[in-house]
Amino acid sequence: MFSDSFLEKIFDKVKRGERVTFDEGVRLFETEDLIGLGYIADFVNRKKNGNIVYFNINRHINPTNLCINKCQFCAFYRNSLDEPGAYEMSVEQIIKTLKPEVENGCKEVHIVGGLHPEWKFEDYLAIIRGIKENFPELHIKAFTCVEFDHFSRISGLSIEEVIDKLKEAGLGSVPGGGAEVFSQRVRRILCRNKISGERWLEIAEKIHQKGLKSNATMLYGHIETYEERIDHLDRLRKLQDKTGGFNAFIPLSYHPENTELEKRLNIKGSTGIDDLKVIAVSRIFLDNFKHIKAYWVMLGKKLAQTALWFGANDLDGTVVEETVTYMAGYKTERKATIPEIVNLIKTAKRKPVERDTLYNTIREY
Ligand code: V47
Repeated sequence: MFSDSFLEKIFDKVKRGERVTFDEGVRLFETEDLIGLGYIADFVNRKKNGNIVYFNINRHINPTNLCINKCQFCAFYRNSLDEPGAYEMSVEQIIKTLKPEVENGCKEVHIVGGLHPEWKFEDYLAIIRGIKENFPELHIKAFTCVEFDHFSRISGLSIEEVIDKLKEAGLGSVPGGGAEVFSQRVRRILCRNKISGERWLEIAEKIHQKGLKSNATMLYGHIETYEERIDHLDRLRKLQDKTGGFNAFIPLSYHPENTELEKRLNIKGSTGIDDLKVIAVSRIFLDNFKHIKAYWVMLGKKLAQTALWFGANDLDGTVVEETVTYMAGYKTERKATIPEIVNLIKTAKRKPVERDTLYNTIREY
């Protein structure tokens, strides 16, 4: 049935509910039998999620792109307000932006941004408070582990205190960004000023201990090896065994345009085959994650739809005006309408379900 006989062994294993090992994970990336790999991932996904594919109605807000981290893969950040494209949003501007979205059914705001050189923790808290006061029903999914660490440094508070204050202000859950690839080798080249992989995981654990759910991501398609990808997934799998606090895993396909990494190392980004492999291997390896998102903003809508046959069960959301990928050259697709997402799911022969951030069903199509 499989052109790569190794896949027979893996298929038997997953049918018995056994865990794929580190070495087997690496070997899965090496297979040339893409269809066989997708078949196994699809089997694993259908066992967990049946025929359902989720999406949500959300809006991204990136309050500022001023950032002290200067990550080499990022086209979004600016050093100071004098630079072209640099910006910061006031709380009033954020509220004004969200108002028509909420009136049109938006259920979630996804907030991530730069580590602003001057903003205080209070400024970030004011954003959450302002949104909660104006839109009490809106779920606020905000700030990555990287931002939590920054808030702790600039305020002198512990991570636990930072989490408590954000929860009090109205934070509902935490997005999965900033994880990149946990390997120290990769981080030294990509993002030497950013917190370590260990610190990211330590903060995610504390977030879960405080009762908040979070997501996890992996930025791939640059300098990382297959071993480094599996190391990343393995560390996430171990933490999920411990806390059960991750909702979804989201592979993020690297977009090189306008980044230092492209200029320095001439990196071209991933290919369609690799994008599908990452979705499929993540689905097979992360046996304790219920949801794998095919993030259409980075994959493109057509490949994200195809990924629904390679283990993904979530297309993320209507998104609207995501800026991180847009600045890195992906200019064609900045928002998706509900009929468009429903059509992508239906023509993939799956059942579209609008969900809230925590995967409760809002509407079946
Ligand atoms: O942390 C930055 C990545 C992340 C580039 O939790 C890039 O539901 C590709 O985390 N090419 C932010 N990727 C986005 C993110 C996310 C997105 C969707 C859903 C969720 C969720 C989280 O984007 C950053 C970084 O890893 N990134 N620059 C780039 N040039």
